[in-house]
Amino acid sequence: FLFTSAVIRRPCKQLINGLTTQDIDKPDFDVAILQHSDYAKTLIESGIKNLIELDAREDYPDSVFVEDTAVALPNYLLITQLGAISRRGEFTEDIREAFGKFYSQENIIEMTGNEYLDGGDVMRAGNTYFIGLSTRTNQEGADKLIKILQEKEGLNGIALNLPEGLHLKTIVTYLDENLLVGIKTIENIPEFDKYEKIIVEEDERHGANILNINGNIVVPGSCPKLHKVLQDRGYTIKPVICDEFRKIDGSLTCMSVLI
Ligand code: CIR
Repeated sequence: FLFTSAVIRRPCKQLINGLTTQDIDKPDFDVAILQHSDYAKTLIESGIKNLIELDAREDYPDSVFVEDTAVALPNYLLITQLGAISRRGEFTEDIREAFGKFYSQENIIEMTGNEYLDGGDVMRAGNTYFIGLSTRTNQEGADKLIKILQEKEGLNGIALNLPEGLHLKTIVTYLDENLLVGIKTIENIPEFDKYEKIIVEEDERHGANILNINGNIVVPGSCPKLHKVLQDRGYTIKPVICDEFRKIDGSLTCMSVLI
């Protein structure tokens, strides 16, 4: 599948107070801005022709992580209810308007009631979407997405229990064809038995979150061992340093919704 468009949001100053499970220092806002603009540039270099950059929202510290707010399916957009209470409401009017360029009103579906899901828990692998059941995504949320996939898109959805990590895509991402990149634990996830796996080294754990944009593999800048493995396999890699976002559990995929 070819991506032509992306929605991103500028980091806000409140970013430094984003949710985190890490016991390290807070992000440096000025450095984060530079890393975010490098990220945006890399999306364009990878073939994203239509990049919509929304203004920063100081009222939501984690609002740079737009991926969690909506799942962009081929024909339908699913607006999520975010698992973290402080993040509910991140899908504001401006982002709705941005998606309105790609989806007609009747093809935009919203989660309701007890359905909770973060887009970071949704990994597409060809015609199958894997959904991590995590501290953010519950069975009701996964079921809602699976129903849309099956009934409206003619695709499959499989929910699985997340063994560790914040989101499914914190620990594994889909590279290509039959190939996943992930941390060692994914070897024990039976749903992934049929996939070949590139396992990242413990000191390059964040390398488990990569982004294949039209054949360009966007990888975290600080993973030299993974870079070599991918290059040896013939992939074109585009390293982006995103260390400031990692301090609040952010990774590469979470900063955009690709369409
Ligand atoms: C959070 O805890 O929600 C944010 N600080 C990080 C969200 C990262 N999102 C993602 O990996 N999809």
